[in-house]
Amino acid sequence: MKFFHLSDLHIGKTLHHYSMKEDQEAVLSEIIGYAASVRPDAVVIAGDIYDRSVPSAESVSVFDWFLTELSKIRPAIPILIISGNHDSAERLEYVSGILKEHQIYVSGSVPRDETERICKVKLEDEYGEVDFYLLPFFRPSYLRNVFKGETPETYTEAVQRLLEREEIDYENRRNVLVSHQFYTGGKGETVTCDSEIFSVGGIENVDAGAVEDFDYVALGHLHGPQNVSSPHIRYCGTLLKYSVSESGHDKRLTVVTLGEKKEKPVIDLLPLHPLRDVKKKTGNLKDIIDQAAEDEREDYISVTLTDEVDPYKPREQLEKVFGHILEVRVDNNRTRNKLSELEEETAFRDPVESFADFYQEMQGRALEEEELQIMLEIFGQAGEE
Ligand SMILES: [Mn+2]
Repeated sequence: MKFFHLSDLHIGKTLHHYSMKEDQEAVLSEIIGYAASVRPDAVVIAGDIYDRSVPSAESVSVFDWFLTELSKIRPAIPILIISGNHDSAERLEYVSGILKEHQIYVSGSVPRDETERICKVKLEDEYGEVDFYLLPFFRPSYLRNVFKGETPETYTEAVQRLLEREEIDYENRRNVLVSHQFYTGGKGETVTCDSEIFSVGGIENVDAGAVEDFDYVALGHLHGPQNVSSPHIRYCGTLLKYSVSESGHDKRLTVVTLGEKKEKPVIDLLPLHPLRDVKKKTGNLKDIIDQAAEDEREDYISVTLTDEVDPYKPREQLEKVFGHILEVRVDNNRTRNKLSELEEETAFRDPVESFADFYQEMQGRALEEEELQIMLEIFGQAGEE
């Protein structure tokens, strides 16, 4: 049994106000190409199909096109989808009953009451059946009516108890879990990056021990590809770099091959060719411009300038060479001194004074008397309110 493990497509994503529609279409068409040549037995998408719970019409069309193209491949490849924390369960599940007839299995919600079970899809290969359990993103509070009166308190307990109800035969059958949560465990640390969104303050992690008996666990949520405690519990990561913090990531397509029961799954990583890369560049403005290669002019670029004398309108100059500047930062003695000053001054200061400093910093001159009066008036009004 060979299947593609994808997650976190985040269709509709923008990167520092640039729409990534073209980039997403390009990488998804590369996936369609791989599906046509590799002929996997299934395509698994482990949550965060869309970037928002209310996706734009354009985003819905992109995903519609992707599913339609995949479905054209003969013999048909089953597609297994769960919702992630970015998706709306109800919207994703729309017409899922009809889609099922076409071997597209969408699971938007975890069991809502005592009678419901985790969506299970049975697929077959030369060694027999494989059970795929589709566990969409959830919070323990969603399970209120499943475990009458005793809602699990932690995410780990919630996953354990949800799985117990399924009475899974780990000994004899081959089982795959598809899940979109924050799994941790083992010696290796779980690596997060800037394009993931976590709710603040909660302990959301699930101990990977809760799912180790599966033959493979196809995870979504974290955007960096990585195994959690063991190679058979894996985050495939995003297909594209979705933040500057991912510029060093090597994004690939995860292809999983399950052999006979008790054999370890084999993971292959197929290369991807994004339309535009995400890159960090650090140096003097002149060097960065002079050394710009022809093939990186369309890439998404984050620039850190180290010139000691602030160059004139650096962004405008960079934009003549690069089509997609994400940000221009300055790292020189001036900004470093400023930072260490800021670290020393922890006490609150008069807001007008702070603003005057900020203005001086940004404009290279002090506030004029008239400007100062305007700001005093604004801060005065804000203070009253
Ligand atoms: Mn995500």
